[in-house]
Parts: sequence; structure tokens; C-alpha cells
Amino acid sequence: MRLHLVSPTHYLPDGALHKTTRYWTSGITLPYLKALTPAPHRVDFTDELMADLDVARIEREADVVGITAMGPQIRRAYDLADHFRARGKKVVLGGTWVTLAAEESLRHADAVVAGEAEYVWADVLADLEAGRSRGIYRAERWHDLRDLPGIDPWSLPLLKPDTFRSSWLYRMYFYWPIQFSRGCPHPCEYCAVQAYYERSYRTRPVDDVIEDVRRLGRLGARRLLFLDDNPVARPEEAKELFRRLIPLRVRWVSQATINIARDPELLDLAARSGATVLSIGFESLSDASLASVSKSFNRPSRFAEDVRQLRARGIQVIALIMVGLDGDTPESFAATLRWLDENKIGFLKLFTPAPYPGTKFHADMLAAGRILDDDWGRYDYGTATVRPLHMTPGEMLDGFRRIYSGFYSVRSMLRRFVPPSRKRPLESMAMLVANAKVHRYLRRNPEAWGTIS
Ligand code: B12
Ligand code: SF4
Repeated sequence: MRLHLVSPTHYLPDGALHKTTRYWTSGITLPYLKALTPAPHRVDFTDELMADLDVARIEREADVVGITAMGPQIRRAYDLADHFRARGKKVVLGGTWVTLAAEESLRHADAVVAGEAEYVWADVLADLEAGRSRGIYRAERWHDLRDLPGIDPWSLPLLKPDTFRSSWLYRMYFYWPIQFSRGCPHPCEYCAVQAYYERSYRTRPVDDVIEDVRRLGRLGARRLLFLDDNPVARPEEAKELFRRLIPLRVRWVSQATINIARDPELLDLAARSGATVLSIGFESLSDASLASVSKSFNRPSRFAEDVRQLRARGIQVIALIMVGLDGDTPESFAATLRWLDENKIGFLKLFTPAPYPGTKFHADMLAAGRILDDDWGRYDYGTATVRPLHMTPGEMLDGFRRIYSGFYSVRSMLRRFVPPSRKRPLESMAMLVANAKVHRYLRRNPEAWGTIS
């Protein structure tokens, strides 16, 4: 059969499709599914974020359309699924959102892959080819992550291969995705990752990851992005990886919990192995807010020292902060902005609480009658989708915009980047440039607060 795999983009408020011409990294879902697809099926794919979907060609050539989706993209995913099914294509949906809303997704598809595809994808395709479907396919066990099929790195959907070969600037800009672990053992109630993986956690054999890094190195790729949600959940395994990375002289960025800053050996190894930027889910400076979503392990009283430890090793911090949780009041916003400034946070992503389906947070908010909007297309982290406890939705959004515009103001940038970090001044400059770009982007696109990535 001929397959076309799609990662949709999301709709803008005016109904147009969000597009970009350049992106600094790429997910691997589509090339990875291609690598997983057994012969003799043939696979093409499109990431709609940067490329337009050739709908007429897919209608003409494809037998099966496979669609993944994250967050608000799900609305476009359902629209595309309905469109292609109406034209006689077999449609399969999969990915995090679909897994946690499998019954709903099946209303738009011939088959749904709930959870990992490794053990079920071949069966799905065999069934569709034979003209049948079991509906929702769910593997009986997690994959052990050994010997994962290798993707064709040049086919990464958001990479510009020619530009990578010809431009040193682009080589500094693009981070090649790799994966060390899947899942997360923590209980944060709003988090789709722990819900999808049922709080399980696995790492790949370090040898396999190192082989991926060497392979990328042979292409000239020295800047890497871990797609992991929490690569340090098992510190001893992470330390082994970091030790093995040191001689390879790469630079890497990742998400991680703040726990990385509380284990000096782990943090030293991370820095020595090339960690330059870490996205950390601080979520809130309020203990009550953190407790309300079961993230008390974060402990705000330690944050300033944690950030100091990271910065002392030349690691820039991207802070992920939720605005309007149950311990927050309208007074929380100014305090949050002050903290971000004082601790010289490198980059900021704010999130209004978004009750993603399948999470405990969603069930709780539904039971409490606090869900304000059930249009999935608006679950973009910049919309009031739940009623906050100690402020109005309007006050929450106002605070959200105030923190963002304060943080990306020229005054805050000067406070945070002058004088530049003496460790890794180049990375510090790159972060300043990223701040300046957001500053400009938000001035030109005042509606885009919810979509900074
Ligand atoms: C890279 C990435 C991005 C990149 C994507 C770039 C691109 N287009 O390539 C960027 C930064 C742009 C991004 C953006 C967002 N992202 Co994102 N992203 C990821 C990340 C880190 C890795 C994805 C990946 O490549 N995984 C590796 C592959 C192999 O795993 P996988 O996708 O899960 O696929 C496996 C299975 O799920 C299954 N599968 C998946 N899709 C399909 C489809 C079919 C047909 C089949 C059969 C199987 C299948 O098969 C695979 C093998 O088992 C994930 C977290 C993660 N660890 O996965 C978050 C994640 C997917 N993102 C998420 C979110 C919420 C977002 C945003 C909404 C955040 C925001 N700031 O607004 C935006 C959405 C964009 C938008 N506004 O429209 C959530 C999704 C939650 C949910 N319930 O939908 C995740 C899980 C992160 C999280 N911590 O919650 N993201
Ligand atoms: S630590 Fe991060 S990835 Fe893990 S459950 Fe909490 S929010 Fe999710």
C-alpha cells in the first residue's frame, strides 16, 4: 500500500493555518514511523508546519493516511481525517493526544493506535490491507527500546539539508533530535506524558544512543536535542550516558526536571558532556499551586540556588511556568516576573492550565465544572480553558500577557543578559538573540502568546 503520514499544524484564530519558514529542531514521529513500516509498503510524509499538504496528490496516490497530532493540532487532524475518509482513504490516527482520547479519535478514523506503535503498526497495516480493522490497537507491553529502527536523518521534516551543508549559521541554529528515554515516573496531574506512559520510564541502551550520536556526527551534526521529557529520571543511567558523551564533544539541549540541579555529580557530568540549555518545568513559585497538581517535589524555596548551580556551569535555563493555578492570586504575576529577572532566566514559556483529555487534571476540572472551553483547537496554553480559583479568567490572561511582555521587554533583557555569562558567552548571546526575536514576533503577532515554542 501507499501511505502518507501527516503532522498537521494548528489553526490560527482567523481559521488560517499557522505556518513557519524555519524551525530550530524537528520531531521524529514521521520519519520514525516510516522506518517502522514493513516492506513493501511505501511511505511519504508531510509536516504541515513548514510544508503545504498536497491534498490532491494524497487523494490521487495514497491508500492510507496516517495522522499524528500534538495539542491544538488535533482539530486540524480530525478535519483532515474526515476529509480523506470522505474520499475513500483509510485513515489511522496515533500519538499522545489520540492515545488519551482514543474513543473520540476513532470517530474520525478507521483505526487508532493508542500508545506506542512498535508492536502494532504492522498488524494495523495488514488489517487495513485485508479490508478490516479492530478499531483501537493497543500494544500489550512497552517496547524495551533496544535496537530501534534508525531514521533517515536527512529526511527530518523541519530540517533544511542544503542550508545545513552550506551555512555555518544554520549549523549553529539547528539541533538534531535524538532520544534516550521515554516516559516519566512523576505524578504531575496535568501532564499528558505521565498519563500516556502510565508513569512508566525506560531508557535506551547507552550504546545505541552513542551510535546515533556518532552517526549524526559523521553528517557534521554536533548540536543535539533530546526529545525526552525527563532524561534524568534515573540519575545513574543518565550519568552513564553523559560520561560516554564527553569524548564526542557535542552540544546538547533538553528538557529535565529541576532534580538535575540537586545532584552535583549529575550536573557536572551534564555540563561536561555538552549541556548548554535546559528547559525546566518550575511551573510555579507557589507551594500551594504545585501541591494542587501533585508537583510538590519541585520546592520553590530551592529554585534560586538550583538556577545558580545551573548557571555556574554555563547552562542557560528555559523556565516553563504555569499561570493561574489554584494557589495563584493576581499578586502572583509581579512576583513571578521579578523572580525570573532576578535569577537571570534565559528564556520563558508560559502556560495557562490546559486540561488535556486523559489526565487527572481534566477529570478533576470536569467534575468541578471548571472547564470553560471544550474546543480542542484552543488548547494552546494561551487560552483560558479552566476557571481559575482566585481570579477571573480575564485577570489570568492579563497576568499571562503582563509576564510575557515584561520578560521580553528590552529592560528585562538587559537585566538578564548584561553582563553576559562568562561561561559560554556565545550561548548566552544566542539566547539573547532568541529573546530579541520573540520580542519582535510578539509585537507583530499580538495574538500569538499561546504558541511560543
Ligand atoms: C518535538 C516536539 C515538538 C516540536 C515539533 C516539531 C515538529 N513538528 O516536528 C515542537 C517544539 C514544535 C512542538 C510543539 C508543540 N508540542 Co510537542 N513535542 C515534541 C516532543 C518533545 C517529541 C515528539 C517526538 O518526535 N517524539 C518521538 C516519537 C518517536 O514519539 P511519538 O511522537 O510519541 O510517537 C510514537 C507513538 O506515540 C506513536 N505515534 C505517534 N503518532 C502516531 C501517528 C500514527 C498514525 C501512528 C500509527 C502512531 C503514532 O508511534 C510512535 C512510536 O511508538 C513530544 C514529547 C515526546 N517525548 O514525544 C512533545 C509533545 C508531543 N508536544 C506536546 C505539545 C502539547 C506541544 C504544543 C501544543 C506545545 C505548545 N507550546 O503549544 C506544541 C504544538 C504545536 C502547535 N501549537 O500546534 C505534548 C502533546 C500532549 C498532547 N496530549 O497532545 C507532548 C507529548 C509534550 C508534553 N510534555 O506534553 N512539539
Ligand atoms: S516531571 Fe514533567 S514529564 Fe514528568 S510527569 Fe511532571 S510534567 Fe510530566
